Amino acid sequence: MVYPKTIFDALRGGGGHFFTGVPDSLLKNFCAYVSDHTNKRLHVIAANEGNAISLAVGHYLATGKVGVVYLQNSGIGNAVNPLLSLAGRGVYGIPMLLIIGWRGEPGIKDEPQHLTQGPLTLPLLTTLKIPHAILPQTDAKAVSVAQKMYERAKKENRPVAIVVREGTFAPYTSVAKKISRYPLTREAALEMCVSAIEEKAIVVSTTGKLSRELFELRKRKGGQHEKDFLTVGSMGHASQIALGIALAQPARPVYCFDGDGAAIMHLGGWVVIGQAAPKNFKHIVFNNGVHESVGGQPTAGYIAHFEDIARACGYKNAAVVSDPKKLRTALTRVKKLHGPALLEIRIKEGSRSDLGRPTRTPLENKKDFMSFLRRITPK
Ligand SMILES: Cc1ncc(C[n+]2csc(CCOP(=O)(O)OP(=O)(O)O)c2C)c(N)n1
Repeated sequence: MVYPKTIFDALRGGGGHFFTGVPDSLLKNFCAYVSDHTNKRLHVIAANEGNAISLAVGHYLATGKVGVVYLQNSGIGNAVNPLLSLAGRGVYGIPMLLIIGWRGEPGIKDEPQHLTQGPLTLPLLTTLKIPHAILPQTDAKAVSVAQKMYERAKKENRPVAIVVREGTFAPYTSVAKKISRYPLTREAALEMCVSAIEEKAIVVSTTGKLSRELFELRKRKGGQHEKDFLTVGSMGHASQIALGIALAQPARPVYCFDGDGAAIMHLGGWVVIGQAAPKNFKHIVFNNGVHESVGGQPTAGYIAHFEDIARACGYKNAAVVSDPKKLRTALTRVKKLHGPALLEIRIKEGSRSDLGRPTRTPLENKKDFMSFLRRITPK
């Protein structure tokens, strides 16, 4: 195993003082170490991976120093445009080191959403002309590879990458204190929402633990999985999936159950929701202020005022609640109100350690969901 400190020190020794990225569960120990040992101006948790690339570009332009960008391999898609049309050697030639968590590595058991991206990760980097190496799993070798790649980025003025296998980083527990400001857990809030929404309503739920909790909740309630589209991959896109459904089935109440990190990742879509203005579109953001699903790294969720943002984007109604009693009233109101309507629920972070994963495959989920949409047509 590789100690996060070893890689952090090695990169710092080479001049890597600026860290940015979107967190990943395989990198969570490294991310926690970076957070604990870097000040706010030198570590930015970005809205999405493309933004992280651009932040590293900005840092380089201002300082001449090579930034370090961490991401899950599923974020490569978000990063491709600024990697190719901004940082690439044929354009501005900006050096940076990418540290990529390798979900879905061939031969390693993983969730369905990683099984296509996993085997494509190294070929994709090759196609993108990004020199890359797999981080060895012992300290000394890992340092040597990290330093070599970092130096290569500097020398050749281009992005280079190290790819990190599952279990590479040794555990690290953050020393940062977390204060839970709000009484509700996500699971408790979710249960209240599912109990409150209409029989004929469908839910498009966001990537990560929220969808896993929703699946278990429906199971406990007798297995009405067909009403939920679990967006297991494609972080940040749930609201536009829901918009597509809401426009196509105007008589159906359509709920998007979003996360703060996911909402922030593609916040631009909110303006389009406001512009399209489907009355049946209801957006519930479960705001725990963190990327809970991949290790609890902070988001800007508690800084953002999603209620105000929604109004400014053209939503017809918006509210924020954190108190369980007020949530009940707010949910009754949301049902009656014309959409697009947003309800932000401020919750505390955390989830059950025994939380399961959906036992229906994505293809089964799609089939069940589509058949429900066709079978039960709201008047
Ligand atoms: C493009 C992309 N980047 C990163 C990830 C890894 N990832 C999965 S869930 C998640 C956190 C989502 O945070 P939030 O929406 O706040 O929900 P929470 O986990 O707190 O419930 C991340 C970063 C991903 N799946 N896709």
